[in-house]
Amino acid sequence: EERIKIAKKGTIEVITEEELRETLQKKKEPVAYIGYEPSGKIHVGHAITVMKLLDLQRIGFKVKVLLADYHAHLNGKGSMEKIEEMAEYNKRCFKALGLSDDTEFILGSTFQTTGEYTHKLYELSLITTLARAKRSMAQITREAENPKVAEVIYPLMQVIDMIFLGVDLALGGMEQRKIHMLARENLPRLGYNAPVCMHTPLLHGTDGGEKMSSSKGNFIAIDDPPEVIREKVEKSYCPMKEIKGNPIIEMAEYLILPRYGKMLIKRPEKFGGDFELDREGLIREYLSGRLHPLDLKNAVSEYLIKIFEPARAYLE
Ligand code: IYR
Repeated sequence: EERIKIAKKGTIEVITEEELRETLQKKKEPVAYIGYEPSGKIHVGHAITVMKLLDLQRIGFKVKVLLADYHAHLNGKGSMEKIEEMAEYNKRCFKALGLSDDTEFILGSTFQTTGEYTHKLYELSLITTLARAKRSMAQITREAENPKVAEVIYPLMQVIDMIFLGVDLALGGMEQRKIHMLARENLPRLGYNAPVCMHTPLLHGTDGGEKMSSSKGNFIAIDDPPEVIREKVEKSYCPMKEIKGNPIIEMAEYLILPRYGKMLIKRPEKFGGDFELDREGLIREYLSGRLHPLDLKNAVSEYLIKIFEPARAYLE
């Protein structure tokens, strides 16, 4: 039960908790996996899922990280060559965030063109409606204007990945949930077990945009120097008394508080003095206006600098 609690902490949903319990009981070394499209920068949004991987390692999962080069290519992120370069850099970043030495990093293209993989992909394409495949990509695809067939191949490949990597648990941000649900429904129809699916909250961009993303320049990178972190946080969207879509509140809630439990907010005596807040306290004080955006931002900057300090040192 302690392990279930650690696994669930800070997630939005585990589908299903019962299956997770069973996996932990039955398997000696269950496998958890996540895939990332290689990206120019690894940022706080990625870090939220990597922290979850660390939790999963702690409770006994073997972790596989898929560097999804073909997926990035199919999603219009550039040539395979350029993407592979980014994948190498991303691997170093993920290691820098503290994943253990037995973490396995796998480049998608090393298995995604084999005959067996392709055969399974075709079988899946035969039982998946076009509408469903398209819908599953709503929050993932880059191209909205002139969608390509690549957009519907992408989710099917993600489902087949689960077979090839032999996973018991698939982790992802909430934007992956529709692909994961497709996997849970269709893998059994192909004769395979569907993995437990675990979803973390999505982080808005520092500009308040829908999603933090390296292609939109609205991110805080794990290797940004302290001055840059302070500057980006200071300029971030953080409306007073508003927590919905507020990236600064989200960083506190999804990254800092799950790790420390409480946050110390330093304030001059004349503005009320220091505050110590847990999650409920943070939300309550911010909504009431007693916690000012500026004091919150200062605290969040310093916590981010502290959390990413080892990664920055490792990457240098
Ligand atoms: N769709 C992910 C990348 C990805 C994830 C998994 I899990 C895969 O098996 C393949 C690709 C993204 O949006 O980054």
